[in-house]
Amino acid sequence: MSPRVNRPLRVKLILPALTEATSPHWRPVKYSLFPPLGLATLAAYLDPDDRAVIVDEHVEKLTTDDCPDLVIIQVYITNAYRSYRLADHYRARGAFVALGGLHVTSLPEEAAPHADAIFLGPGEQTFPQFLEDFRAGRPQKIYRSTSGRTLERVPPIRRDLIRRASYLVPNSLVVTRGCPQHCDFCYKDAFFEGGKSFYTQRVDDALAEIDRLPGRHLYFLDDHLLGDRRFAPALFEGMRGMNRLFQGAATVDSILRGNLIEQAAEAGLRSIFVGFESLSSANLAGSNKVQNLGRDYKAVTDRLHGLGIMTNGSFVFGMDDDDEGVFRRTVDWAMDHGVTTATFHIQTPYPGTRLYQQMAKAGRLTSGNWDEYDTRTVVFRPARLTPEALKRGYDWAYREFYRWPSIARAALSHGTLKHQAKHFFYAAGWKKFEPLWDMVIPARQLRIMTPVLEAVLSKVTGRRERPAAVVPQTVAQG
Ligand code: B12
Ligand code: SF4
Repeated sequence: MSPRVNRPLRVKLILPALTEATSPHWRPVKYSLFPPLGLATLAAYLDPDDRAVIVDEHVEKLTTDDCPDLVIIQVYITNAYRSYRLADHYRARGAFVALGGLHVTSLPEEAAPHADAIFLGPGEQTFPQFLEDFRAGRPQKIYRSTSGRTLERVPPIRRDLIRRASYLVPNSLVVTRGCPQHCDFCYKDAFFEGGKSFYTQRVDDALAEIDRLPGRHLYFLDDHLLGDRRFAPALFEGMRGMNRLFQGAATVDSILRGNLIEQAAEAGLRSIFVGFESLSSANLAGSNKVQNLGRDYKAVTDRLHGLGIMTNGSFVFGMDDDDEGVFRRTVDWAMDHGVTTATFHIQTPYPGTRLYQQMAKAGRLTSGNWDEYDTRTVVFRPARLTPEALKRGYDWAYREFYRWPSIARAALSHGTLKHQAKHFFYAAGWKKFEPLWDMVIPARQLRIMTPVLEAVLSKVTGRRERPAAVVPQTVAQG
């Protein structure tokens, strides 16, 4: 039993840097895109007179010579080791340390020795309960989110704690949690175990959150923005006339179904992250990606491009049906079908997923170093490729897709000049600008640079719209 706390709390919420931040693959722009929404969501449950600060180590320096009452750390797989070091440090200084997030939920027994309390699953129900317990002097060791999950009546997230100027897309938001599908390689089923794994905000709450965001551009970070057949049309209906431009993610089948995608386009959807994952039916069936099975991928890109929506295709390499030819086939397909930006991943069996269990059971895991679980490193034994060929092919695919002639080839796949120009400038403009961004971000000049990007991109939208940033999803969700 700890003492009862009757005064305002000093709370530090930390998103520790990913180990990647010290590697040659470090791309400052990728990590300066989105603010830590999860932590800002948790901060909303604090009392108004508590003193809270959010520190995102990707965009600011973390000092550790303080001793807050409560330290809240969000743990992803590739920042896990750093999170644990910070947690140990703050505990040694006498702070109460709470760890939560995806990786803690997957491996609670690994995280527990570094924490005073751990949290499994989403925090909307457990964190307010913990705060009550903490103030009463009886915090529990473990909080597990199970029944009663809802986004109704959740307080507005604490955007006042986010340093907007440090991010290219401060207007990112999530209006749903989870996804209705069950792919074997996805974090989703493990994270939401024990309760609902797909649920939405109320439409009026989502519209109110949108209304609170300045400017025009929005980025929905939801796993599947088109996933709920009642919520999504109502959201898009409500957004019509709000004069917004937005980006989001959805599945192949939801883009083909009914006229939801037209409604999204009407509401301002300009680019979308689509999980194609593989061109092989055996791979799709083998990973329980049933919503993609038998779907006409060409119809997806045609439909999107017909609506002026740019496609960011997500593709996974290294599934059991993949051989040496998979890289060329995939890149050719993407170019021939006008995929604007592509996100390639090396298949990665995240702990907690069915894929991980299958790999572990078959003795195919070759690394237990979580820093390597970054979707760029081979951490398992592929079935029809050597690990070296998989890595080589993955690197080649990125290089090949973003070569100037490739960008031109993909752009030319569109029927009209307007579309061709739009595609070319979007993909090429971004590639050209990335080194520049990487220079100005450390100089904290993002705010100055944003209008430059906005101006460059707005020119190619072919619409008489005020400039608005349209951020390449290849860096966003990949
Ligand atoms: C935005 C994003 C990014 C941004 C992160 C920026 C940022 N500031 O957060 C960037 C672009 C940098 C990024 C990079 C990568 N990402 Co990412 N990303 C996302 C995305 C789309 C949204 C995250 C988000 O804001 N969610 C919304 C908030 C509200 O939810 P939340 O963050 O989970 O927080 C809640 C809970 O987790 C919990 N919680 C979290 N921490 C704590 C702590 C305590 C104490 C408590 C009580 C509760 C708690 O409470 C919050 C409220 O419920 C997710 C997908 C998703 N839908 O979550 C993928 C996702 C997190 N990314 C993923 C991956 C694989 C990557 C990359 C490895 C990919 C790559 N090849 O580059 C890299 C490396 C990142 C890494 N951490 O390892 C995977 C993670 C898999 C895993 N098991 O860790 C996800 C789930 C995508 C997927 N479907 O596979 N990503
Ligand atoms: S559709 Fe995407 S978010 Fe949904 S379970 Fe599959 S991989 Fe995960």
